[in-house]
Amino acid sequence: MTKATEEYGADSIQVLEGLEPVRKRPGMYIGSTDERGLHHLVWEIVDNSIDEAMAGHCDTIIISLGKDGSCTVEDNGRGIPVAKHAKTGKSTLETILTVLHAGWKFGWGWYKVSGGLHGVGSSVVNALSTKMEAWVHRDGKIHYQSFSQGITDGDIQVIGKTDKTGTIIKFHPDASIFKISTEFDYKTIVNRLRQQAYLTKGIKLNIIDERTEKRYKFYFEWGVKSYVHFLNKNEDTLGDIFYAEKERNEILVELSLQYNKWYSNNIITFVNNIHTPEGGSHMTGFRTALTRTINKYARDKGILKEKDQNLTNDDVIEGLTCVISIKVVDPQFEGQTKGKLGTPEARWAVDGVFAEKFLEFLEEDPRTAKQVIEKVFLAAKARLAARAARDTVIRKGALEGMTLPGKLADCSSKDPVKSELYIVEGDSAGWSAKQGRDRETQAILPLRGKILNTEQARIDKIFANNEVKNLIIALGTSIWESFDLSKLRYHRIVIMTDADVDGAHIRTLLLTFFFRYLKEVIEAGHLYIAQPPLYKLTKGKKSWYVYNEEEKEKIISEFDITGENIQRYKGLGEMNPEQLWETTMDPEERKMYKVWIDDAKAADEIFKILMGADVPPRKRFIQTRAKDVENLDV
Ligand code: 1YM
Repeated sequence: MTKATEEYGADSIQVLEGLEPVRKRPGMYIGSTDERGLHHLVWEIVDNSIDEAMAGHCDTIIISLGKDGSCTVEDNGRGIPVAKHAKTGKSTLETILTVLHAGWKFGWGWYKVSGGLHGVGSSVVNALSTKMEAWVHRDGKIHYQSFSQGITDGDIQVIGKTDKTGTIIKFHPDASIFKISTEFDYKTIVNRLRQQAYLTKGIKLNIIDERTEKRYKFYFEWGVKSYVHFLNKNEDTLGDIFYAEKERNEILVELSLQYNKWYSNNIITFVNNIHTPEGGSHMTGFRTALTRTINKYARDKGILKEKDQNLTNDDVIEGLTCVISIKVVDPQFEGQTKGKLGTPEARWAVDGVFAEKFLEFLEEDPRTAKQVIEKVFLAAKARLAARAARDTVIRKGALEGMTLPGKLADCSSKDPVKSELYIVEGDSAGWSAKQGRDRETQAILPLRGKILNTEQARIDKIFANNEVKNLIIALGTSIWESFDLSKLRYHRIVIMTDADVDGAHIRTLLLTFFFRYLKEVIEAGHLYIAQPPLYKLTKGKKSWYVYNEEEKEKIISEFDITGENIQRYKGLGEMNPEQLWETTMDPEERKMYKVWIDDAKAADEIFKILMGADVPPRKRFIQTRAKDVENLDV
């Protein structure tokens, strides 16, 4: 990595705008003024220290959360320059802290992409703080300056001598801006800094929470290799961790990977320490190089015969944990949330570096290579078997030309936007739901018993199962190639199961099924989970439905309710139609969770653990989670 620019004189800073716009429209600069925006202030300041570390001038950063609500960031870099700026007559420090966008347009560290989402620098933090103080150790002196709401309290002054160099910035977020909360969250900070520590090899990050006396230190000698090790720490891994770091065409590529026995993959990509959740050119370069390299290796070794088809990209990423981190000058971000790298050169840099080093790795570590090859061949075999079973299902026309299932009590509205489908556990709850519903907009599909365990059954069996078939026909979308989201008959699909272990099981089965076969429905935000009450409490003429234990205890103690006035709903079937409507189905009153991919993904993973063929992960899961189970009905 070469640094594009030479030493910075104070004169290279140009004066742009003042800070009033930041206080007027903070959301424009930090995204929001909720907790996320609040923590953005910390990232802004820490990012500057991390930039200094990436430039090779700093190895220790200390972040302290003060009892007075302040945050202090200290680094042992060169210290922000303090010399007077020829044009403004102000010090560089003051310019950096009081002028919007000062600095980053001037080649100030070519790796700098104005870290994070909005990347606006220290002046924004200053503008949004009631007070900010800066101490700069530089040229043997300690320089100090303080600010209130972004305005200087006085000129920069020398307050002592020092033999160190570095910058200390302390700020108090302004409660008139951050109305929800100005309290920093220790865990949020620890998690973000852990990631930064992995991405900045060799840096020491210390977090001190003076409010609670908690402390955390991060130091990862092996950078992203340590990250992969961390991500795979609970997995059955296959072979050693691959690691490479190399520059190509002025792009620094750092990459590490390791396979484990699972089916899902976890590939995390970064550009200049910024997470790129939507991937982009660096991801593309990696994927194509991985597929090509493994195919080449398998063919060279005669494992893949001439007549055999190539392994696909899906085959080679099954069970893969991988972290890709690149550093590039002036990256181009694309996509809705700017989370995708555009820069085309990144593709060839990652492809080139990875392909070369990974082939070497496979050649030099035959034990790991053997395990990797076995894994990807297994994935290919499963893919071919699934394809064959799927063709059988389609050929038999199992899902076509069917009329709506008899068990479905459809709604009268034909407008999907207004229509809801309640998937209900059991016939008795199904009856109550049918009686209690709003017939205009709410359809009810009762499920008898459990839907098939999609984890262990073969695909043709899954689709021969009546409950599954009914569900797909009711939804109207079909699946696989013929899937069509625009044919979805209900824009709200609500899973309504009992608040007990069996209910949770059925919910998990359904979530897993949606995740595996109808992912687009979840992604489009159509899947919900109903929240039936756990108890009904009565006192005289008054009654309360309560949805969790905490609420129950509160009301019991507040209204002095005795045992006989506490009704526990073990199942939906115990509620009469009116009660079910009032508590769980009435759009005005009900509580529901919207399901996101994270939930469904977690359900899928848990399902694999609990229902899959492997025993050890299940045992481990039960041992570690047993204490979390609250309501174990047996
Ligand atoms: C606690 C926050 O901001 N550290 C920091 C910032 C700078 C430097 C060193 C620095 C950079 C350069 C030269 C350079 C900044 N300098 C500037 C600017 N910690 C924190 N540490 N000398 C010192 O990039 O060439 C902006 S930030 F623009 F003045 F050079």
